[in-house]
Amino acid sequence: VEASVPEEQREAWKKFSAKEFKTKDQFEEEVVRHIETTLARSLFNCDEAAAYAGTALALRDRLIIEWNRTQQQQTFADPKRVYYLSLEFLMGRALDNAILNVGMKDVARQGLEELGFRMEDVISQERDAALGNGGLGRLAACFLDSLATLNYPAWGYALRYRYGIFRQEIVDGYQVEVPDYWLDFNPWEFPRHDVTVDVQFYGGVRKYMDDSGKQVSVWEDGEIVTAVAYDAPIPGYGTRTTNNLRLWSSKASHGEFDFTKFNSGEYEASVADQQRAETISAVLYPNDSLDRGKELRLKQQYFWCAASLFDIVRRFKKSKKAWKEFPNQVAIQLNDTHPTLAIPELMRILLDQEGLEWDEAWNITQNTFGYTNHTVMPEALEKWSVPLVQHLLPRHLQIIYDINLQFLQYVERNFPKEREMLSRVSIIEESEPKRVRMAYLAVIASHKVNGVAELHSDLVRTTIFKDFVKIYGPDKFTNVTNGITPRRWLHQANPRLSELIASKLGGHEFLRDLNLLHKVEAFVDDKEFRKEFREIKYANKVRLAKYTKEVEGITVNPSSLFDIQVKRIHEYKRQQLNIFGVIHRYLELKDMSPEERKKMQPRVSFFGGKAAPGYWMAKMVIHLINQVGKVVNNDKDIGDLLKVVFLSDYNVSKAEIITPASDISEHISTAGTEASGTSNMKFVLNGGLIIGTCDGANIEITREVGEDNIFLFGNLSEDVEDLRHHHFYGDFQLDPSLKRVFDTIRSGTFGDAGPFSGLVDSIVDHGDYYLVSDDFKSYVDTQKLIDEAYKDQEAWLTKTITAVSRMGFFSSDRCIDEYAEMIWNVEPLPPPKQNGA
Ligand code: CR1
Repeated sequence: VEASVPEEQREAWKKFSAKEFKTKDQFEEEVVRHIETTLARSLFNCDEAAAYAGTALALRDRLIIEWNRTQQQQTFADPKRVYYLSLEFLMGRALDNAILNVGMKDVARQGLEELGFRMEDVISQERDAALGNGGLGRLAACFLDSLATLNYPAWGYALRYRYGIFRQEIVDGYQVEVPDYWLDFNPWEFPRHDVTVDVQFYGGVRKYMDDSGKQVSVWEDGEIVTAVAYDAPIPGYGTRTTNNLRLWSSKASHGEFDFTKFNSGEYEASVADQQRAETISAVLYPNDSLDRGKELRLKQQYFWCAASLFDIVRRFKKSKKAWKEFPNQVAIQLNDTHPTLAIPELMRILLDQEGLEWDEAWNITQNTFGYTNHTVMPEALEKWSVPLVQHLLPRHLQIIYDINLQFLQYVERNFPKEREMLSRVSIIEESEPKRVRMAYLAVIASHKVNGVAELHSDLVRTTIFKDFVKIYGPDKFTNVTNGITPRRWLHQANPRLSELIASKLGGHEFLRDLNLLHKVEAFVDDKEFRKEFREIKYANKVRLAKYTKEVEGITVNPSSLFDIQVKRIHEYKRQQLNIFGVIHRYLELKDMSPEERKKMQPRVSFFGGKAAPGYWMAKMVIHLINQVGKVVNNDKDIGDLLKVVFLSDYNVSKAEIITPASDISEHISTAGTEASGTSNMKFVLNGGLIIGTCDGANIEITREVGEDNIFLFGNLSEDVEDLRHHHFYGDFQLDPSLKRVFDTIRSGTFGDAGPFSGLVDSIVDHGDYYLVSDDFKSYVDTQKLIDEAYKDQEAWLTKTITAVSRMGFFSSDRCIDEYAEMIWNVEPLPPPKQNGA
């Protein structure tokens, strides 16, 4: 192609092609140009919102130059690429991250200042890109940052939801959901109206013999919806590599715009069709770890998988390589079972469109996919009703049945004596209606299956996929413990701490190699360092206190112990245990004389997190927290000794303020239920300690930071089943302190007790599935230990510094290198050295 362009044109093009701005003046020039022309504003009506828009557009230009370069380099080198398929990417804000990653922090700060703006104010104008629910979506976002930073040729694929996760408002102590329409101004995306894919739904399958006597399947007469690509550049830190996140948006295909209706005056009906198509990518489902089996959700999944697979195959075919090379060019990672339809879709392309034989197609498929499991909880494991799949995706259902047949025959041959195993491992659950077990399909069609923390990966092997370990051997199953990007979760969220560390380590290299943090431990006795470290923590607490006052209207004393639990509200995460513990603390304080109270450690209990709109129990937990807050915060006997704060609308940008401010954070799930957790890592990295159960990554955090630097409590995962069994057979003893808490709730101390009866009854009458009562004593005793430990501020400081210095393992860079080596078999493609740079 290049050779066909005449020399003069190429010269002219080169001369005028977009240049990267580097200096403060060039930066300002670009910002002002965008404000004046792209936004049609002037110096006299440029507010912070416009300043943000101008800055973001200038940065976007800069990123896209690198994006183009990276893509060209990848096209030319044609290395094996990674495709990370995730229905959720919880990106948060992009501007701060972009400025950091292109290395323009100082330039931008000074430039904006000259134009009359504070960088922090400009940054905070941005709305979060909140295309995710919780940990699963944020993990995907951290992974994109690491993939680009480590120069891996990698793409993310997802949906361009018009509405991200809802905004949470608290009205009369109850959660109210408000739609998050975030796209009226999104400077980070590039619509690619030329990159479209027609995706089919419904219809039927026609089979016939071709001339060579081979059976051919044609999926036809369906309804077509068009996928349009929107690209968001993902810059790496300290590298020019800029990867791509491609989001698909749905719109009616031309075929669907019904001109007969249009002509006969049924204009509204034809627009309705249009809207129906657009509905597919309209909204993110707000359930975290819960499968609701909605038809529109299945449509979303297929729409996204089909568009992404088409795109991936199109790119592969450009290289003109043989099909057997596909797994050497393409690694597709399934982030949970949400993209499992990509499996029968790839099979369909290979069989029906490319004419491959079953065995070859299957081989390619198995070697291409890897599957990450994020939970062992049954209510989260997706199962789609067979009639629904039949109706929406008739050809895919046939392929799934064929995969299942081959698989079951294999099992039968190899385990002839274990006939009962067949129904256990079948992809099809023989329920009424029958259902497709997506996790089994993902396991069978992937070459590697991984859990996200050691305990979780063990549970994956010994519980939900036990039979499959027997069938395939243990090597198919592996672990990649989660991690977090230190760029956002240390440098961006806690710039002072990052600078302090940089000053001691002689630069910011630790942001690219977090293991270097171990060198911080040498400063644990350094007076100056300790003083500065302590001041930073205090300043971060002051910042959160200020935020709490401004936004929630509650005054808290930053000298108190800040105890924080922020995450999705879920019974297994046990915010109820925390708030019951708070009530217990309140009752004990009330019992005391004023003299006794003076000896107590003041504490603020912060909570934050969204409840799925249909999750009644979770909503009542939020209500209880708010009601307890109303009583406790206004009790004159208590004063600063205890405050209870619900931080509304918890999201990524708020997490950046909240995380650095903790003394203690709570990760207190029933053992065996939290696959990993990632906020646990963020809090410790920012100089807070953990109260936690022996669950998920808490266990590995303990291994790294040492048992003295974490507060563990509660029953172990191996005992959970027995305890539940005992509860079930009537052997349930309500913890006496917890009983007093319940009596207090029932008495109306925190307002009408009616809404809380479900919470109490689930423990007292319904078997206490999450072992709140069993763990209660251990929990409150450990909180006492924390109060005691916190009194010795010097010892506490030593613990926090030590813990920070030992957190290197939890960088998402380490995760990505592990995936690359163990699962994807891909190599980095570093950018070429720049001339004169
Ligand atoms: C887990 O609950 C884990 C994240 C990311 C969540 C959490 O412990 O840190 O995944 N699982 O791996 C989930 O969302 C659908 O399952």
